[in-house]
Amino acid sequence: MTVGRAFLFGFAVLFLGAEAVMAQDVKEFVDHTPMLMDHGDGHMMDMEGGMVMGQNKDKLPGGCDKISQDAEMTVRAGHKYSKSFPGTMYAFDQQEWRFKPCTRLTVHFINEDNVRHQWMMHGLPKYLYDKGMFHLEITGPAKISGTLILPNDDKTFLVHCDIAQHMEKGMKGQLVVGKGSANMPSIPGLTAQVIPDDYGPGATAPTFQPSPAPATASSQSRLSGMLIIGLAIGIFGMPFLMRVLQTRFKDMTVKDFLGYTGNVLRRGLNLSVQFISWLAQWINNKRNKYLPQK
Ligand SMILES: [Cu+2]
Repeated sequence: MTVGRAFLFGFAVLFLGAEAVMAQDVKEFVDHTPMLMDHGDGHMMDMEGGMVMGQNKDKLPGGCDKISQDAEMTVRAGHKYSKSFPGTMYAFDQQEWRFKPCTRLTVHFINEDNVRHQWMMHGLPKYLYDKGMFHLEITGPAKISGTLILPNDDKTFLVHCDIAQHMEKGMKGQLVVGKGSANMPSIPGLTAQVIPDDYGPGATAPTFQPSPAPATASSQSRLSGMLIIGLAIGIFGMPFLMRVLQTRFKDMTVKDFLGYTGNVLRRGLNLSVQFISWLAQWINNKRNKYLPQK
């Protein structure tokens, strides 16, 4: 091998290595639908955690004589779709979908985020859909598809992502069959929020108390300082205490001794009851200060 060839070879190895490293940063988009395995009852999963629940391509819901139409739609889920809705973090690209009753609907769900998202529909007839649910779920960036047959009645169905806080943070919509029923609340850009955000000057302060700051290094060292002082008092004070007790109880009978300790205990108990009721009152006063003033 000449020097020139060796140089070229080394350069090629470096180049390929760098590209492999860069490729790891960008997760590849995967369509999971062909990898799904059927677990029965319309429940399908693949090894990567892609899920379809409530898949139904041929069982007609009650009242449907036949499939009225075949329809397909693509739903995109991602952080970027939340940008049009202040205060949200996640959203679908659309918040409402409308179809005729008895439509056989194939949903292509594309998750554009690097986290897990769902397209989960509720309120379907339970004799066809386990827990009344149809549900697509995948960690992005990826695509997963599933099919269901919509019921015959005019009804509005809740659609959301059920991963903790994703719905509250905006990933919510509704699918309207026929004329639909009542609108779902808190759908970004569509319906009013159940609990509206209020950042105005008249907004009441939250009624919870701020939690205490986590133990810092200084408060921890103060604690261990207290521990050392306590130990010192215990160790050096003990002989002194023993001497005091010895002189006090030297000439006492057993009966005297019991009476004396009983008195001391009773007094101690009284004091601690007083202290606890004082403490309770103090905490109560503190708490009242944080409650909104009427
Ligand atoms: Cu989600």
